[in-house]
Amino acid sequence: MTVTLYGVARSRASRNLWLLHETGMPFAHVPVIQAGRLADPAAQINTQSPAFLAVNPTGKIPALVDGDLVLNESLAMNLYLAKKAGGPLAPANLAEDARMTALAIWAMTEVEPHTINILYHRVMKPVAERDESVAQAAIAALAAPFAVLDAALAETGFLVGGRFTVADINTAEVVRYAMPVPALFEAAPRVKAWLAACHARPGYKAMMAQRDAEPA
Ligand SMILES: N[C@@H](CCC(=O)N[C@@H](CS)C(=O)NCC(=O)O)C(=O)O
Repeated sequence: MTVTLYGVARSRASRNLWLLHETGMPFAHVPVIQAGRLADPAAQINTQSPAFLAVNPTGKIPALVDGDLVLNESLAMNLYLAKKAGGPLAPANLAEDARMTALAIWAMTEVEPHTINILYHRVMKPVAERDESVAQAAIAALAAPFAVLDAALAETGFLVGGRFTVADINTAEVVRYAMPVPALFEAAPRVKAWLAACHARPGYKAMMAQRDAEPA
């Protein structure tokens, strides 16, 4: 059965597009856009469209439908899709599965709130709405998790099982939002090298090509 992914590439759906491109799994894509990006809400299916709210009542992208399964939360969706696809991206055993789950929860709770603040307050918000003190607090808060990640990469250069897995995709996508602050990566050289290796993956390049083809 073909899975359906909801969400434009210029959103956290990028994570799922990357993973889907890595697996080669066939999928349908519904480019649901953030409602706030549309001048005319009727122009394109968006996060407040009744048809999308019927899929994900939280009104957030991404979402995934696979037969009777309807799932949201980008990192949980990737863990599911990796296991559905099987192969090296997926956990090879229960212990790897547990570590990949823990990493996803860590990335979402300990890292993303800060990396997203860097993205918002250095890049995405209109200049007049940016608050440099929020960006500075985020940079300070990321020093510890970046050091933890750097140490975790010391042995094999990957996060779980000594190979590229869904755990690398999930974590790399959360860390990507900190790229406007090169100093964080200079202080964590293994994180810098790992992110560059992740971004050299064919699935990442395919996702980015799709993202670049979307209107900004
Ligand atoms: N924790 C959620 C966050 C989802 C989220 O906040 N998505 C944003 C876009 S990246 C969204 O849909 N916001 C609602 C909107 O802009 O209308 C996940 O990772 O899937």
